[in-house]
Amino acid sequence: MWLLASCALTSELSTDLPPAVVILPVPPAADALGTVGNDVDGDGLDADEEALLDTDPNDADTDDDRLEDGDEQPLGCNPRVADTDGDSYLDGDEVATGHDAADASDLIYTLGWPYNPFKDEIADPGPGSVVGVGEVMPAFLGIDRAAEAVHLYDFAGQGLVFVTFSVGNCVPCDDVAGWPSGSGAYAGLWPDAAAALTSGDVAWVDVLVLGADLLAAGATDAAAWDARWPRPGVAVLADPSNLAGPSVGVNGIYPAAMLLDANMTVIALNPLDWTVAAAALQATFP
Ligand SMILES: [Ca+2]
Ligand SMILES: [Ca+2]
Ligand SMILES: [Ca+2]
Ligand SMILES: [Ca+2]
Repeated sequence: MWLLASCALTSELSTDLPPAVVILPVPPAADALGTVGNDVDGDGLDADEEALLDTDPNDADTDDDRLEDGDEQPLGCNPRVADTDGDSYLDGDEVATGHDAADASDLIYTLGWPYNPFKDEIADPGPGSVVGVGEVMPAFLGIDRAAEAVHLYDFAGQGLVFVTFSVGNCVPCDDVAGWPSGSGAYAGLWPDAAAALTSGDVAWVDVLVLGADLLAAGATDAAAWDARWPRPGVAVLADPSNLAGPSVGVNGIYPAAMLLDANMTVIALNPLDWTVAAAALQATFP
């Protein structure tokens, strides 16, 4: 930066000369830590600041939490800790979704469902698409028992996802819900698949198509279903607009299920027999 300065010389030199115009260099303003310049990675911190914070001067995001080093401290975050508040959500993901990355009581999802920052990269075929094996399950927003809208694709990107479709007053649906914990008609079947679901090795999303009153399901129905079948880690999502059920081609016939890979592509599904998906899951855990 340069400052244009106008200095009127005094009459001691000459009263006949015009005022001299002098260009003065202005140094960059010192930042909060009193140092200047040398921000190689462009994260807003210079080399001295990076040394003080023990961050990598050649890596704008030292802790790989999708929040640049220079943005961490102003938001109360530690640039060397990816999940500063320890609430399971990375600092950058919290900031990107408008949440407080320094407050463990402020979560992307109140109930702690996973978050997938890359979900927009999944080629969503759009609502209402009926899918088959090898095709991508359409995205949908389900309502959990906290009445929050939960994006199906937030369960993508990690591992297998087992999606079941149930109705609140259906005995075979009860059997599916109780299967991994050893109750109902399917107890003891597909033991490795059941263990994978109960251990959390496979994400389980239980879509509630209708409530026990056979009316459109909502948060209250999700809460009732969850209370009836308490399965830690299982996301019970009401589907009040019946967007997800038709995708598996079983509109009106439940329970149903599909097994998805980490990219939301269908590995197995069951238009008429949910056990197809359960057996496929078992086959992945020999
Ligand atoms: Ca830097
Ligand atoms: Ca970071
Ligand atoms: Ca966090
Ligand atoms: Ca937080």
